[in-house]
Amino acid sequence: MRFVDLAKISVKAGDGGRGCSAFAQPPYTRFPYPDGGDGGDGGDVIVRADSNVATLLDFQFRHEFAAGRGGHGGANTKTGKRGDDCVIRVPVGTVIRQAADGRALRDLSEPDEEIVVARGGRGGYGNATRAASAKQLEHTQHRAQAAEATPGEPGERYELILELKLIADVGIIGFPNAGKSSLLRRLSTARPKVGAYPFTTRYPVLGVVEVPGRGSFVACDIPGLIEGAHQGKGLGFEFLRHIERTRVLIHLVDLAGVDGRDPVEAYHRLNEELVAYHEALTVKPQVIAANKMDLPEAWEQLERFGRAVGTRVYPISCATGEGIPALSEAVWEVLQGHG
Ligand SMILES: Nc1nc2c(ncn2[C@@H]2O[C@H](COP(=O)(O)OP(=O)(O)OP(=O)(O)O)[C@@H](O)[C@H]2O)c(=O)[nH]1
Ligand SMILES: [Mg+2]
Repeated sequence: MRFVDLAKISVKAGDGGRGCSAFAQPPYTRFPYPDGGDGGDGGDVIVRADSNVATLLDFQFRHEFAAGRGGHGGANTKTGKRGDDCVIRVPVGTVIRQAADGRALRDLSEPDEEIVVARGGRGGYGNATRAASAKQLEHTQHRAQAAEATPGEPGERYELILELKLIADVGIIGFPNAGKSSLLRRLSTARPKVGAYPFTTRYPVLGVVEVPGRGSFVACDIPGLIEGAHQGKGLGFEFLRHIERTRVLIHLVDLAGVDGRDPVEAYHRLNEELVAYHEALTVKPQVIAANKMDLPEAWEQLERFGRAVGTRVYPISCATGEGIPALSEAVWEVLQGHG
């Protein structure tokens, strides 16, 4: 399944209601007086973080959201009703941007946090209100003009981008074909596609990893990291930002170098890519996994690789399943703050 994490919507706040122009003339009076009421304000469009909503999937099917318009003013200084607000529920962790310039309006990171994304138009003035404020004016003619009712203001209208940063505990990173999707399939019940060509996986995929006797964590296959990803090359740029919210990274390296990439070099290149994107990513703890250990070429590299990396390396094979339990236990330990 494609993981939906971006959506574009249009929002329209309610227009303000028209002010009313009416006159009353009670019996036994000589002149009618203005008694038209004000229009009601239009409703706002509000985006609220809701912990019961998990994805942005609903926004694939519905893009337009509008709040209610304000009621018109009535005779007898009757004020129009305020328009109903429109509340859009999104997952916690959704960032809201203006589509026009990409500017972030808010990161809704707490449940029930909300933001008004489009303000309703103010209701117009009825002629009663206008007449009251026109009393100060000197000329009768001006007074008459100033005492006309006004229309309501239009509600704001915007195009917005909703962006959900994935909330995974662990991100699996590595060059194309390193075996990231194969690893997630081994670790969890998630079924990302596996293929012998680069960029098989085009969207991040989440899976729940059970560590027997301990607990579970959420891992994410983060596809498309290559050199220059931080400048938008490959699929990397789009998904580097997902790494930001993970707590631990599994840095996966194809030790057999099936694509002709030297494993030591691959390891350093990928780390450089992370630094270039965001300095903070370098302090994220990494568990290093050496993949494809079922192939003899991989064994020949293991010692040299271990020396170059300088920390513990977990040799695994996604083909045979060897080393996978030790890897998930190590990740679990790091998540608990040890290891
Ligand atoms: N021999 C062997 N092949 C493996 C192993 N793990 C993965 N492969 C193969 O390596 C190729 C790439 O595997 P994927 O899991 O699709 O790699 P990926 O990192 O998700 O690749 P992209 O989605 O393209 O970035 C596939 O042909 C896999 O069958 C392994 O442990 N041993
Ligand atoms: Mg893949």
